[in-house]
Amino acid sequence: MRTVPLRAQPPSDATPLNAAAPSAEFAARISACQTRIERVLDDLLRLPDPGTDRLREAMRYSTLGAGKRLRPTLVYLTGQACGAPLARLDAPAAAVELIHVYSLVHDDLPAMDDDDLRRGRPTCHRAFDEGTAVLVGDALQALAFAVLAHEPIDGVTPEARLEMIRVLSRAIGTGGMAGGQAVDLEAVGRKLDVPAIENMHRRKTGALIQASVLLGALAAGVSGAAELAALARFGAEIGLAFQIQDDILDVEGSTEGLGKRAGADAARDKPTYASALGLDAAKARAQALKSRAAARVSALGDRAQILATLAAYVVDRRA
Ligand code: GRG
Repeated sequence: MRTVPLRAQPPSDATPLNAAAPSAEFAARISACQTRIERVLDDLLRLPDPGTDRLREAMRYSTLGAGKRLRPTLVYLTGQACGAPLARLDAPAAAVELIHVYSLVHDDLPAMDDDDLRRGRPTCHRAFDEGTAVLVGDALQALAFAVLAHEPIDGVTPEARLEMIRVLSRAIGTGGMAGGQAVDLEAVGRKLDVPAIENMHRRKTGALIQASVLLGALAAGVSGAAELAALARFGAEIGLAFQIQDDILDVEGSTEGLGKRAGADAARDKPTYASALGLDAAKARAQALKSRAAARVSALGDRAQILATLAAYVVDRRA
């Protein structure tokens, strides 16, 4: 099997396509993914290990019952579009959400963003304590890889399983999420130019979104280098667009609607796309990325339409 290029791709001159607007049928599919991943995560978080009652409770508190479930939805819908049955996508969908929750719990800690509110309720370290929140993140990360390595997944070859582990580990390490978070921490109070902000966004948030797309495809048995490269570029575009939209919502959204403190970036003097370029330019960039994401996969036949709709879902969200 060919390995997947994980580096964010540089912008190209590809002609933008129009991404489709989500329909009621698409909304129902999203909702079904959200319901399904809730059940899968609930099952996985019934940990049998002795002496971990408080840790398990905090892991369940942080993971279950809230969140848009965007990353598992990307796994499910990309995987389905590539021909996988939903059951085959449960393990990779759970793995990306477990990693995402770990990153949120650690990001909220006093040593990082020091937030009190997440998903409309007190952050993990507020509801429990800081030590427990550190362990929640650690244990969720370990569980994500355990799920990919050990869960029975009918129809996935050992090579594809290994590739999923490789893709996910690269997406969240120094070249991806953790590295992007390090840049983010160092950027507080400083001015970054737009390329530097984009680099931070692509790594901090974009890389896991890109990995979600790739895990869906890999679980479906996609192994052609050209197809995987197109999907990797698609994932990179929507990953960056997601974070730019997040910057926009931080300015335009409400704390109630977002379930986290609105205006937090400005309050912390963080460089964001919106602060560097202004809201209008940030919105135009998100829309351009949506179109470019659709163009990246326009050669993938039937799959192109659902992927374009997914791009619209990521960019046009209001929470
Ligand atoms: C701690 C290694 C480490 C990394 C943290 C992702 C991240 C890196 C921090 C999260 C901080 C943050 C709020 C970033 C903005 C983009 C983002 C990830 C928002 C939260 O994701 P959503 O909107 O959240 O998908 P829900 O709650 O819906 O899952």
